[in-house]
Amino acid sequence: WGSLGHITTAMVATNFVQPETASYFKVLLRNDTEHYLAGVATWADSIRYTKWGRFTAAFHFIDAHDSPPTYCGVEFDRDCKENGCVVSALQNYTSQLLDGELVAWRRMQAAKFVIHFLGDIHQPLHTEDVAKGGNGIHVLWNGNEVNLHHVWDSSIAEQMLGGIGRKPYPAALEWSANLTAEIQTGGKYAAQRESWTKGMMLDDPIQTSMGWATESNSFVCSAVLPEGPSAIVGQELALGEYFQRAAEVTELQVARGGYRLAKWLDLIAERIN
Ligand code: DCM
Ligand code: DCM
Ligand code: DCM
Ligand code: ZN
Ligand code: ZN
Repeated sequence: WGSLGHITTAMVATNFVQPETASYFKVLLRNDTEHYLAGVATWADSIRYTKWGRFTAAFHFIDAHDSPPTYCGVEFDRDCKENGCVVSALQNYTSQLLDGELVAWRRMQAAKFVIHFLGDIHQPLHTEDVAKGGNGIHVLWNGNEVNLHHVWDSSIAEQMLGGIGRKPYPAALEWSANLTAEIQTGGKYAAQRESWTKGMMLDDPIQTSMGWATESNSFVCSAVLPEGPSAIVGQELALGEYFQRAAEVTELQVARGGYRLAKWLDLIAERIN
């Protein structure tokens, strides 16, 4: 996701973590404000193009070698590259977070990666190989030429929140409050929220995050490329049915990512305390 998606994911998580989890991560992240998670949610993007951070570039996605729209599916052995992917990164940095022998700054850094990558795995095009996760597919967004990956990272969410030019923080506050209400009792996601965290296993981050990746990747066939990669080239996506469906998927995936991040951080804090 772009900044808006990551910050919103973190803010939703903040609203669902246990009090003990909040205390633990406020200390670890050295931030005693309510934005202790949101404040670090985009850090992994800020370092990926730096010299020292280059090794983390592949950690933001997993390239499913499937064939949308007829076949979607992710396989760890086939799709996670030698230099890593979002699934192996979640496993690695989760285990670093749980490692009491590591110095605090390493665990702090691991926390920042987990917070970011757990968000990214919920972006359907971060679980797809085709045209480098859609970066090579040119489409139109309100008449402007953009790539499909950017549309799903940022344009859809920004248009849902009232258009570009809005600062990410206030927009994320508004969106996260909205999603939080929809997840809570009485909201439209209340009935399904338990299923979102079913089968989450802190002792098996690979299997757990492969479940998230598989679910995310299924939207590549249903909503991202419903008629395949070539049919979408040059199409206007900001209007009509495509946008409606994309907005629904984006909303659901950010809600799930935030709720799951809360639960994942709870499991980590419970294990440590
Ligand atoms: N950083 C890091 N590991 C290092 C050096 C720096 O995690 N060995 C972090 C610190 C900052 C970010 O990278 O969050 C950018 O570093 P700097 O501000 O030192 O350029
Ligand atoms: N950091 C690092 N190497 C250091 C000191 C800090 O990698 N020698 C990391 C830990 C945090 C980030 O940099 O991820 C920001 O740390 P600080 O708040 O200490 O600048
Ligand atoms: N990306 C992806 N899958 C790929 C390559 C890149 O999901 N196979 C993502 C990472 C960034 C965006 O696309 O969010 C742009 O990546 P880059 O700047 O590395 O081209
Ligand atoms: Zn992206
Ligand atoms: Zn990312």
